[in-house]
Amino acid sequence: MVLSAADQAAVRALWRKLGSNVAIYTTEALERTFLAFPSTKTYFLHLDLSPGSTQIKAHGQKVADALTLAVGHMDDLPSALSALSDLHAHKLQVNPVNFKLLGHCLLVTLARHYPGDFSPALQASLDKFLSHVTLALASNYH
Ligand code: HNI
Repeated sequence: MVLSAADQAAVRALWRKLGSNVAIYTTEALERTFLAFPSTKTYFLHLDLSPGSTQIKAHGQKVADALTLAVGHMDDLPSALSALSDLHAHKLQVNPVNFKLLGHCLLVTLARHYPGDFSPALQASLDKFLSHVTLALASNYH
């Protein structure tokens, strides 16, 4: 299943608006995930998880770059994210249920920072995009 042209256009437009701030929001989304779903912290015990941690910021930047790559490859997410899927499946052994939790917290973060843009239609497009990212990240778990 591919994202519709309208979904893709909505996500691209939002991403253009986020500009160089994507990492600020992915970092906030990570902090929200650790607070709202504490079991997710078990994967990051080797990092400093205190609020404002530079390690979380650095990790937020990596997640942001991966999502920006995904925005550029919305027609072909499984191959664009294949190496990352391998990493999460085999090396990091992250249970894929956790991808949904981070996606949820990213939606909440963006809704809070862009209330005027966050129509039900944009929510739906963004939610579909994040579901496709999650599916792609989970595709090499076999
Ligand atoms: Ni994830 C590392 C992208 C969700 C646990 N993760 C990365 C890296 C990227 C990345 C990029 C850095 C790879 C590298 O160094 O080569 N992760 C993403 C994306 C999502 C995601 C795009 C979902 C949208 N990761 C999650 C979730 C968890 C998770 C939900 C666990 C709860 N990721 C990790 C861990 C690392 C990681 C653990 C290694 C961190 C480190 O620095 O040691």
